[in-house]
Parts: sequence; C-alpha cells; structure tokens
Amino acid sequence: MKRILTIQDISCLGKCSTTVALPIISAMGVETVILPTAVLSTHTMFKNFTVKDLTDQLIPITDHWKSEGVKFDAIYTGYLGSAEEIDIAKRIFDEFGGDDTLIFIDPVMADNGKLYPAFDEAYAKLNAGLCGKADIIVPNITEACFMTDTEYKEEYDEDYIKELLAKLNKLGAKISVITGASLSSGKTGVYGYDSSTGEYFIYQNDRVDATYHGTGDVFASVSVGALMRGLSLKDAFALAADYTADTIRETLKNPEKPWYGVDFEATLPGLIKKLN
Ligand code: PXL
Repeated sequence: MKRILTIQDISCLGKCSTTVALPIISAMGVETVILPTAVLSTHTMFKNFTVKDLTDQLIPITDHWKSEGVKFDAIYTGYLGSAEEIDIAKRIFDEFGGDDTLIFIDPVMADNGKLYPAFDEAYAKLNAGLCGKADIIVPNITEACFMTDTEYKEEYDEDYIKELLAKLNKLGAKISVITGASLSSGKTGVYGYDSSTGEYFIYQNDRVDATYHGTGDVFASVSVGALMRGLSLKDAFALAADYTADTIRETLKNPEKPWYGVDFEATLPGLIKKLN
C-alpha cells in the first residue's frame, strides 16, 4: 500500500484541509499520514475562529519519523499558515523527498481574485518558491496570478491560461496544473503542462453553478490519491474533476443547505467503486 504524508491544518469544523484529505485518501486505499500545522476551531471563512499554531511541533514530529526510518511515496501540502511553515515544508521535502517520492503542492492561499484573510503578497511569493520544489502543483487561477505577478481576469481565453502556465513553469515545478480553468461557457476543469514532455493536458466537465468551501482540497486529495493508485496524470485529474463536480451537485440536494463545505461523505462510496 502506498503511503502519503499530507501537511496542512486541522480545521475541526469546516470540511477542508486535513478533515477532507484524511478520509478521502484513506478511502482510496492509500495510507495517509498527517502533519497538522495548526488546529483551528473552524476554517477562516467563519467569524471568530480560534487558532493554535503547531509550527514548533513540525520538526520534532518529523525527526521522530526519520529516526523510525519512515518513507513516503508522496508528500502533499495544502494550507500552510505562515512563512516559517513554508520553510519547514521545504526542509521536510529535503529530508523525505527523492526520486521515489512525489511532491504534490496545492498552494492554498487565494480564490476569486483575493488572498485568504491570513495571507499577503509576500506570502504568495514564498509559496511560489515552495512550488519550485514540486513535481506537481495545482494552483487555481487566482493563486497562479499571485505567484506570477499576473493580472487576475474573470473573463479570459486559452492564451491567458497558457501564458499563466508558462510563467508557473518558470517557478520550477515539473508539472503545473491550473484548476478551475474554463475554456467555454458552462464548462470548467483543469489545464496542465508537463515540462518533461512539453505536452499540455486538458480536461473539461460541466460547471456546476455553486461555490463551496473546501472543493479545492477535495480535488487535490482525489488527484494525489488517484496518482498513488497508478492512474495516469490525465485520468487522475479527470477523476478528481468529475468527483468534485458530482460532490457539489450532491451537496446542492441537501435540504440543510450546508455552506461551509461539501458532502463528500455521500459521494465517497461511488469514488471507491470507480477505482476498484
Ligand atoms: O480550504 C482551504 C483552507 C484550509 N484551511 C483553512 C482555510 C482554508 C480556506 O480558507 O481557512 C484554515
């Protein structure tokens, strides 16, 4: 069985980051080791959330793993709380990385043209530096813009996405994948570039007209889980895009109208069936 380390916060209530990655990747048949960067009462879209920073625990925990000879098939980072945590993530890549360890980075920090409350432009530049160490990065368009000093556009064409990919590629990751890239009205999906082959890969599905928190984390978790299960790049991202869209559709049916996260619990059995 493959083993992933995921480094991100625990938002106790909120269906994002670790509380999405752990159940989804585990259900996909991949061992999921977690390294919580902070414990929050909720994610940061709630008012009055509490935060207990765990930066000082990251090195002692990983030193212990090192002494136990633990190895990872992939390291997947999501929401990191601070510049110091970005530095520590780099150290962890150096300690545990290598040819047999996929470094998968979701540079979680922004959406819809805006940075999340905890971050500023300097943080975005540090995240760009972290992305340079990755095999695969999966920013959304906003994150790609902040990392490459590009103007964010609501309306764009394929050339804009290709220009963003060219700039992302210069950051140094082997494969850059822009998420939430829409090539025609009513569609959305991924647009990727593999610098080792010079090839683009594109997957578009029907856009569901609703936005929920944590869908990026759902997408990234399924992508990295699927890659660990041996799916090709394109198949892994297509599975993740379809699963995310199906899960949003499922959430829209919920009469309780949850706003803070999607009902991935309802769609996981279908994902497992598709994989097996
Ligand atoms: O879903 C991304 C995410 C993860 N963790 C925390 C967040 C967010 C997005 O806002 O606030 C704490």
